[in-house]
Amino acid sequence: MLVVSDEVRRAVAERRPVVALESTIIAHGLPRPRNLQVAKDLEAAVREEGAVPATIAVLDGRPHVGLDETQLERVANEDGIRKFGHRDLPLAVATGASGATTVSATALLAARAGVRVFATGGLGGVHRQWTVTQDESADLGLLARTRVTVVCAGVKSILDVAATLERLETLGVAVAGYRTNRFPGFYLSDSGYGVDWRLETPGEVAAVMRAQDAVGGPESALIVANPVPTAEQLDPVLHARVLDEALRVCEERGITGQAITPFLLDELVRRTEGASLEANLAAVRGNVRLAGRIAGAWAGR
Ligand code: PSU
Ligand code: MN
Repeated sequence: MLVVSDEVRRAVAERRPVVALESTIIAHGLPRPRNLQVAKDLEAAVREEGAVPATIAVLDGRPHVGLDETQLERVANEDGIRKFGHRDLPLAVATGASGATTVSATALLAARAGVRVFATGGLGGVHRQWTVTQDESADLGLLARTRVTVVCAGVKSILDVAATLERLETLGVAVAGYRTNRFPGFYLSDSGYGVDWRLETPGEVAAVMRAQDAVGGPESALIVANPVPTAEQLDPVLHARVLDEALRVCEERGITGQAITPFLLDELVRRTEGASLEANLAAVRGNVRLAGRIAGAWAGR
């Protein structure tokens, strides 16, 4: 059922470094036509770190791990390409649908293909207004049950970050800052909250991954929270102002469910005149590179 590209299949079989990349950020998180170029740049960055990129998406009902150029173009440019969380996968497979995969669907498919390391921008989490909407990304629940290492710039700052950190604790998902004691804030280097664990090198991350397998217990993920460099972050004052505005618009227009995250990311791009996009991309680039190095350390174990 799973279509694993020849290159990824060979790398996994030979225990060479592989990094899984999600596709929702390409199809729904970034504006066209920049999104396709970014998708290609991210794959190139993984290669520069000595690892094989495995971008994941569902095309015509078939989950793909590792896309060729034509397939990547479909994800970036096809009108009506959907957004699939892990619960959507069986429905998409049975009905022949096409969609980009979120963190939850990507992590599940990566694990199925034997790919342990995964890079994204920011995780989904608990939305503000949770007490009213009960909107919590399926990313969290899936990461509590899937043995992958996710390199991210924390969770998206459009969320209730404190509540998301509490949920991760409840769900038993390990979180470590990469060379920081502060939990990153996606567009910002610091979300305002701390983390209990700090790791300094890819080798240390790989050691934690080994220890996860040795300790046993639920097959949960490891979150490596890697901040965007301060020089490349969004101005925190601008961030606070536009986020407030965007959240208000979202509420006024009654936008709910799967549409909230893409809507808010897009609103922020417009309201910061592209500055949030640059910070988002800087964060993703850093995560992809670090994931490549972690995959290398993991392969060399
Ligand atoms: N990171 C980004 N941009 C994105 C996302 C992550 O830099 O667009 C996507 C991821 O695919 C994540 C999803 O899983 O947003 C969360 O959506 P939701 O809140 O509907 O679960
Ligand atoms: Mn949601």
